[in-house]
Amino acid sequence: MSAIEKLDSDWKNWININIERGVPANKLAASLFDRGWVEAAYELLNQTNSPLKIPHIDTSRNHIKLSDKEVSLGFTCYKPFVVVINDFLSDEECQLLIEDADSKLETSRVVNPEDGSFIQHNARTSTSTGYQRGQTNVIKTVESRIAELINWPIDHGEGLQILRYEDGGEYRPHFDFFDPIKKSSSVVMKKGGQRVGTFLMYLSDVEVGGSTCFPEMNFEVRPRKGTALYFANADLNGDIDKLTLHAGLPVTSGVKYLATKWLRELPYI
Ligand code: PD2
Ligand code: ZN
Repeated sequence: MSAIEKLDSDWKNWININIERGVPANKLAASLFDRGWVEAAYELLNQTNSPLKIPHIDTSRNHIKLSDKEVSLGFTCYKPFVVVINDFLSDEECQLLIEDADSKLETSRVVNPEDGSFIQHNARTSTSTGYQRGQTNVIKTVESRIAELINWPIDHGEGLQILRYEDGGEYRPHFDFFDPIKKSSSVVMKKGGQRVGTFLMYLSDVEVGGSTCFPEMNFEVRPRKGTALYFANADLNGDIDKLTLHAGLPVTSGVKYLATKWLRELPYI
């Protein structure tokens, strides 16, 4: 049964009446969300005729059966929408991703707010490499699994990035969305539009440090091999969500490998 079907008949009638009156789906979704009907809110928002859609993970069950794997949810926050997914990657998949990336790693760069070019900056002290979508067999498998879990088309995803942090390596607090008031945003949004979601996968266990921290929310997610972290950079109104400010805390012992997939609102081609 869908989340909307599970609502009592008064709520279902309320949705139908307001849709007939032409109230936008995101407005109705926001009201459902405020009353605690999170899944019904996202279901309404992501229905086929709604112009605004946000990648979403169904949080109504603790375990989710995907076509090739069963995963479990380890943590959920609804505002901003943040989910930790246990056992998303196998040890072998982590190893294959690391082995391929290791010989290609270069100093990481960030977007220059002035012109949208990529520059080196001490806010991001890692090495990294980027891939095309579907570049290797393991990447194809992982991309299909992400698409199924978050119900988002593969072609709306940027290519996978693999990052390696060691000895104090960190990614200082930042947003993954493109801030509409920055000059660079119009340049980088020409292809694919806004970055509406972020999907991170920890490929290694780290002895000390390396958590992904959300300072506005006072929580951090600790790196664990095979675990994934998803957060939506936009809220139910499609507005950028500043509660998603996040950082990769310094690694103080061990090595952290991470795979990042950013999800765009439109095809990224
Ligand atoms: O390494 C991380 O935990 C991290 C933290 C914040 C990665 C990113 N952002 C990112 O790749 O956007
Ligand atoms: Zn980030």
